[in-house]
Amino acid sequence: MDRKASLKTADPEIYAAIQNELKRRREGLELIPSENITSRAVLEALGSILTDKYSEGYPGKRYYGGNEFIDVIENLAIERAKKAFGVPYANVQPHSGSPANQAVYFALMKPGDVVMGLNLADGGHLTHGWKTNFSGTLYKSFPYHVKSDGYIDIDEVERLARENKPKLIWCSTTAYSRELPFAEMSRIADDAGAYLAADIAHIAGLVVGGAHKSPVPFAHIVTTTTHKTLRGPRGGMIMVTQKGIDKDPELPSKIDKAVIPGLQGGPHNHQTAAIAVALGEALQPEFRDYASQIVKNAKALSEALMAKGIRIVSGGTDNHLMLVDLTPFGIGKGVLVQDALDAAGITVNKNTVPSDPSSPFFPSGIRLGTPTVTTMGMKEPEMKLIAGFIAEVIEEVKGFEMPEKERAAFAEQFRKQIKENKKIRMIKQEVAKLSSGFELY
Ligand code: DSN
Repeated sequence: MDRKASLKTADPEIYAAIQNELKRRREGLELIPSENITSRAVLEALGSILTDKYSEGYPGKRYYGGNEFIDVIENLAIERAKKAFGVPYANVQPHSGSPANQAVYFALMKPGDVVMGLNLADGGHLTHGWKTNFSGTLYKSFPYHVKSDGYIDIDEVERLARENKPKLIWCSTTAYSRELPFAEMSRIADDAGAYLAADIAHIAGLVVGGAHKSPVPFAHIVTTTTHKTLRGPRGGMIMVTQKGIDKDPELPSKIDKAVIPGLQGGPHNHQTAAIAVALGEALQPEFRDYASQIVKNAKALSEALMAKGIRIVSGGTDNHLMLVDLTPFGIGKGVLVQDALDAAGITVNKNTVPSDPSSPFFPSGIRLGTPTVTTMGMKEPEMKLIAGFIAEVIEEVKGFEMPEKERAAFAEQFRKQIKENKKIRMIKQEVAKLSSGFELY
């Protein structure tokens, strides 16, 4: 084995797959709201020699030698996180968002304690108390929902908190297009004596860039991923606010202990370095323009879709994403529209809509977001073009009805058929033309 060989020479199969993925992205449009495009500097840090080092523990308190420079890197990441979000404490070691949330439970809860979070099908996350996740099996979960207008049902949150005395309430979402009601949730959590945790994985970049209200004055704990609107590498962080420290001065050390030795071993130092770089970028003044353009683009996209008769849950968006409700075109069509858009070079994800009459695997909606296309430099005029492509694709899918049985086989057959559709092929060419006019990396 030649340790100095390039990837292309050393492993042509992996190299080719990466090149094909790059080509796929170059020729298409990525509208998955939880994805983004990292900078060259972030990628360089992520692909660095730091991946080789073990450093269990925290800066100045490691179980391994040789961590002088790792300490510099982790301290920089911590200081930048504190500055970016305006918090007194940050832990940058969680490997991603779910482990970060897991650490919050481990720090605060005993098995059987009560948790409340937004129901998964209403836009919550698995780790916010879903019945098949650890958070809904180890703990007693009382999920809240959105109302028929698509907004979080604050009255229900208040009633459930009064009745069930939760120890932890999440004000957190993964498929919710409206501003999060941090102030209302904070009042309810305080009345119940509960911790309020805000998992801002989706909106972290908007919060840092001033395009979404910050949870920091309201929540005790803030968790996030680092790879969505924040535009860093995959990773997670846990922050404690001044309000959190006032409620429980031991909170930072409880979180530190929950991450290691509670749940994880060595931190991923290459990831920590890349997070530090991304936070440095997010602290630049241009990042504010980026965050506000993400929201402007999402509003323009949702308005253009609605103008074409496509229903958007809650009638629009305040952030980077929107949920398209496809139920007027039939039940369970999310997967068909996702596959048809894929065939046209537009990447989205199928998603449940509130009170979805179908199942999570064959849901009746799709989720769209603008962080990636905004990083590419697209603005409102391009959002109108994209809305046009999406509307044309939906039109092509209208004639297909999702059957009640044998759905997987039907979807498989549909996928083959739609790739040959003349209109879809034409749209794919238009999409590639649009995408090629903007820079990806
Ligand atoms: N998988 C992420 C998303 O797409 O929103 C949440 O963890």
